[in-house]
Amino acid sequence: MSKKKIVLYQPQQVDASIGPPASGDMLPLEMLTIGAFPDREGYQVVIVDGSLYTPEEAHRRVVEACEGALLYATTGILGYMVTDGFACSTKVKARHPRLPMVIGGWFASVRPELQLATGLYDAVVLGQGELAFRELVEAIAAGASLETIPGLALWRDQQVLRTEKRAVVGWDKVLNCAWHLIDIEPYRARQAQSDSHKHILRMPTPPAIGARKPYFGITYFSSYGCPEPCTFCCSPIVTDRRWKAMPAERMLDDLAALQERWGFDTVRFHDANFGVMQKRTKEFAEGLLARGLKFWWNAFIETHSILSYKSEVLDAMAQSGLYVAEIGAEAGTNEMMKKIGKPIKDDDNIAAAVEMDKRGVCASVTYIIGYPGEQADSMIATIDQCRRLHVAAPLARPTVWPYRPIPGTVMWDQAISLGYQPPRSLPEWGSIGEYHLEETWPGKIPPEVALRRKLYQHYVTLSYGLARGKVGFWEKRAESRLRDNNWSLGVLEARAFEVYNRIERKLFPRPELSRSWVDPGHKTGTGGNSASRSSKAMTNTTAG
Ligand code: B12
Repeated sequence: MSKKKIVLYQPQQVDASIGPPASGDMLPLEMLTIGAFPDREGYQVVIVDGSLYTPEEAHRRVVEACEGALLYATTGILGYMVTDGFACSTKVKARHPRLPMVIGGWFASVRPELQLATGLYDAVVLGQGELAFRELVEAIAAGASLETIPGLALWRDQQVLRTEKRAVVGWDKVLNCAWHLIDIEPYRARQAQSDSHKHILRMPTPPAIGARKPYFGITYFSSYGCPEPCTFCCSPIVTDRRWKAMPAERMLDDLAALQERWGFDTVRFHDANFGVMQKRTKEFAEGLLARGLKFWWNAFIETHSILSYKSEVLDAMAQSGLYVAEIGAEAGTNEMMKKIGKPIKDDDNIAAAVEMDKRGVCASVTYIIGYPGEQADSMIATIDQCRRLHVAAPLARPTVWPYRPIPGTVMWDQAISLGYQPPRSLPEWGSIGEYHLEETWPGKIPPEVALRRKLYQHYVTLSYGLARGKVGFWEKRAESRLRDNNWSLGVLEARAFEVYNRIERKLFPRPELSRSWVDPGHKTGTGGNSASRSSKAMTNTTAG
């Protein structure tokens, strides 16, 4: 007799009612990995990826699929996924009140009580999920108790009961993603749209393909966890600073098979920290070259990894198709970096970006300002390092975002003790918006710092040619301001440019331009406050 059905829902990444859809390269990796064991063991695994549909249609499909199912499971990270996951689960519960329901993923792992108190879920899976889910499926199929399964949070007597802690396991214990569970065509079709460069969370087109041309990419993940102790990140608490990675050969085999089947142009690694082990990165890059595998790839890699790698490994990475290195630069002073815990000092971030730049790789570098207790001079120093990085590495795209408190982090407790008022309900959590756009914790960035950040964005957007789609007088002047660290006429110039740009657009109409790097379009959820609106208004002066 065939085994029963398991319905997995990947909530929507972005609130599609506010603009373009999510980039079509983002596959439902969480569901593809936790679905692999049950799929192999004969269960019928149905994945619904919310990002492919309107919310109503996605939820309708899930509710329908749950007819006669054994189990429903979903996931979510802080942001709109939390809102949409909650909405879908609520509908499933209403229609199938006796169906076992579970949730896992980052947000549920750090706030299990919020999920369990809704009464929707029988269990929250904490942290790494493949083995826990496998055991959970077997227990539910057998009608057995969940209390003996390690790594769960259960709701007992109106409070959270945590089962025994589950150790993080290596890839020898985990299967490859069950790729056949999804139909790749809708992902391909969305990316083939001529305006796909405007889709939310889209990575830039590899330069060799041509600016803003549609390309077909997939996401992939090849490691779990991260060894860094960063105090703003919840990974140290969720993954115990363990880092387990898929061996390079296995990754190469899997990607080679996938490329033969799907024929993609890019692979976007959704590893928290791809480059922890130089040996693995070397084997991967050299393996791509030796096998003649051709695709462009991008990954999160740390400044100190880049600086400790041998130069021939960096060369091989670039030659094998690395085109964007995503670097968490975090802060521009040694003092702040010490509080964060990353082994980065002085101008290491700049040196790492230059290493990428000279190999033709774009360093996408993110800085944060407004950490709990951070003073204005430290924030200005960060913006200044960002500026200097831009000047030293012209291919790089460094940006500065306001700090956002994330639960399950060391800095979360500091933020709370400094008066941060967190959202209370699940829908509120999901709607607190985007750090790219909004200050989640308003009032922590002094006006003079906010102004400097806006001027930086203004000049840099111009200097990339993003505002008018060309490089002329305004663009060259902006670049020279950045090079000379000269802000004295900034506000005046921004206003003058706004007027000039308006007139120019009237006289010579041009299509709206994509601003994918310094982009207020990267909004994934609803929400907003006056701070965000003013920040948006400023960015729009350069938006064209
Ligand atoms: C890639 C990535 C992104 C990508 C894609 C995310 C996605 N999954 O769709 C993008 C760029 C879109 C992104 C955006 C954001 N991200 Co992000 N992101 C990551 C990153 C680097 C890797 C996550 C990932 O996809 N891994 C691959 C998947 C397969 O692994 P996984 O999610 O870990 O899944 C495993 C377990 O969690 C578990 N599991 C997961 N789901 C389920 C479900 C069930 C039922 C079960 C049993 C198990 C299970 O099993 C899986 C296998 O072991 C992590 C950093 C990190 N340390 O991992 C941050 C991270 C997840 N992001 C984070 C944040 C805060 C954000 C943003 C909110 C940032 C912001 N704007 O403020 C946005 C939110 C956007 C949104 N969709 O709402 C936080 C999450 C915090 C939280 N408490 O939820 C993390 C942990 C980083 C951090 N700073 O702490 N992110």
